[in-house]
Amino acid sequence: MSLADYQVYPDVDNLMAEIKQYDLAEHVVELEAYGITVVPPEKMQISDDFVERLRNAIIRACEKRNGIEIGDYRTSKLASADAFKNSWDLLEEDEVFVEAAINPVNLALVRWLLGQSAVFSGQTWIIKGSGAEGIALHSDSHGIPPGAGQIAHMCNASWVCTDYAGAEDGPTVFVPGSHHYGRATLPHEGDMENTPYKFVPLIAKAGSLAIWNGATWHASEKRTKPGIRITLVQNYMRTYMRAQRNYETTSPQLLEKYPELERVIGKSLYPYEDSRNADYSRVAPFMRTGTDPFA
Ligand SMILES: O=C(O)CCC(=O)C(=O)O
Ligand SMILES: [Fe+2]
Repeated sequence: MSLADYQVYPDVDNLMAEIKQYDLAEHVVELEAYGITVVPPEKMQISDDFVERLRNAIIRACEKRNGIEIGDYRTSKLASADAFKNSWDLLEEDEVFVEAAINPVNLALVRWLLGQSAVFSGQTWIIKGSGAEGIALHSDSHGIPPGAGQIAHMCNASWVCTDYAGAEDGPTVFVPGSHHYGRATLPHEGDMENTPYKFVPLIAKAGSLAIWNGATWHASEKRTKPGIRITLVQNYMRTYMRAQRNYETTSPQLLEKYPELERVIGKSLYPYEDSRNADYSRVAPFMRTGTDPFA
């Protein structure tokens, strides 16, 4: 008899059943120890055509929203800058995005990290063209200050939509165990040329799910191979600590008269009505709160 069979801790017992059913025990251990795991397509409970449908839906959405032509992903000469626009909020573009968001293996691991009350926060694509530079080491747990690292507050569950076979694909890379630091990277830690932290590449077949504790430091490498890398990024979060009301709609006269009121109402990044029109000047201060409890 296993502990789950006693059914005295339903929030965990249900997860244990799914971990067993989908053979995820090793992935849960990797999430705890390293802060990142990669589940191969054959464990993802997906049909054979799933990743092709997902990849095509991303390409179609990007072409439609940005008025561009991408063509065959294996040979496309698309520049990343042309594809990085209007990439959020995909759920209603194609039902394959819903399938991706509620995939049972995905949700078992999301709920392992964030509890049964985890909520879907957003989906975006990454389309990375040949020659595109990498990005610096960072955490995705924006707004979570040091001191709160015992649990995951958000996670990134990314569907790999083209094979990542090596550095030439321009993959994501991770600092194993960095979720235990419980803080965001400082500016001098992020540069991949001289960071003292050791990192590992995400090597995975198309159709894999790479899922990480949002606090796990990661970056990406320059892509040197022809064609484009395609990824569907999915963010999930715990539900707590949102302001009860959006006071940003307070009358401008009042805010002008009382600057302290304007400051304390704050300019939170989340939630935004339409992330395609998000105020990106809010990103840097929000990320900085991850580096110091007084920031
Ligand atoms: O793989 C990449 O290009 C970067 C991914 C990343 O930082 C993210 O999805 O949060
Ligand atoms: Fe990230």
